[in-house]
Amino acid sequence: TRRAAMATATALALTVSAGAATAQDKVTLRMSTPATETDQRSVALAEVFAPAVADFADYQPHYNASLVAQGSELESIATGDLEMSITSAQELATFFPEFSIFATGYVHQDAEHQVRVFNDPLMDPFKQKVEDELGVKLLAVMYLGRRHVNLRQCRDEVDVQTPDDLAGINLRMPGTDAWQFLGKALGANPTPMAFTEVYTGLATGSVDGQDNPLPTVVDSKFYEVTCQIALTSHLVDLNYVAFSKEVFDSLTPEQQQAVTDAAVAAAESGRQAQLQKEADLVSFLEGEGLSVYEPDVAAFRNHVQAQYLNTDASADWPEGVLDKINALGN
Ligand code: KDO
Repeated sequence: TRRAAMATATALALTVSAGAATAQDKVTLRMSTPATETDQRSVALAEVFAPAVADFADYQPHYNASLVAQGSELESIATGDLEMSITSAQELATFFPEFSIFATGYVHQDAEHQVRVFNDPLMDPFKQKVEDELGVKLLAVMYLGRRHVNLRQCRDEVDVQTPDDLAGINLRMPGTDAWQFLGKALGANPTPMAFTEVYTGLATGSVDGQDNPLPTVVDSKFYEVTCQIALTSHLVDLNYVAFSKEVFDSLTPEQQQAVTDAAVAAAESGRQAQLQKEADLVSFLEGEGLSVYEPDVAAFRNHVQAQYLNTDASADWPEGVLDKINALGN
């Protein structure tokens, strides 16, 4: 399996490069993400994280998946080819299926709920497993935003009220099982495609739509090639700041604390920026000619939740964790 192969790769990487960093050298932190440089998570890492660790670390960001392909970042960290990424629960679920609980539609309620869940002891076994088996530390939770359905078709052609209205719609979803399952649970026909291909996919009509939060729709200019956004809020989406355990362990305790604090501070800064954009962007998008409207969100929530609970999508969730997550909600 992918996980077994990675365990071997991690062991090798640890043997080969242990002790590479010395106290005098600045440690190089290559970060790879499919996100753009102007994405609020990228901005927060560059403007808050990087300066806070600059005494001992050289932060080197690579955007638009230019260093590592979307979905391969964790593997690259495990093998020592990358030090940082902004990873997702969906990507972690390819190694550890139980992470799909954090990638499930309508589980997280808002940005603060994500933070409470991340800081709760319920996360400890999840974090520990990623550290032990992949050599990756999850330092902080970043807020990407509420994902909505964004289509090329105008509303006179497709009016999205319930999951039935998405039947036959080729909805681009990121390329892992957890994402594809969510697309199906929404009632659509999910199509995997890398984030960096989405603009062209929409422009050429190879897909009918995509799902991302409003700030991403604007930042990546998807509004130029789409006509409507149905505010399904089907996933309050998050990313984790992923950091090489090998590099972390090579730092002094003070530096380790600085790295952790810097990641938490960057996440908080990015979260506030993203929330502000979500609040501001509906009127911008309407000004660009898109219909932005609320469908029957209860119909979507009921349908999506039923797909998870009545299939083996929830089979790997540890006993009691969903209840604990719900108890941390509003
Ligand atoms: C996407 O591919 O749609 C997605 O939004 C998935 C997220 O997990 C995250 O990786 C994000 O892309 C990228 O960071 C680009 O914003």
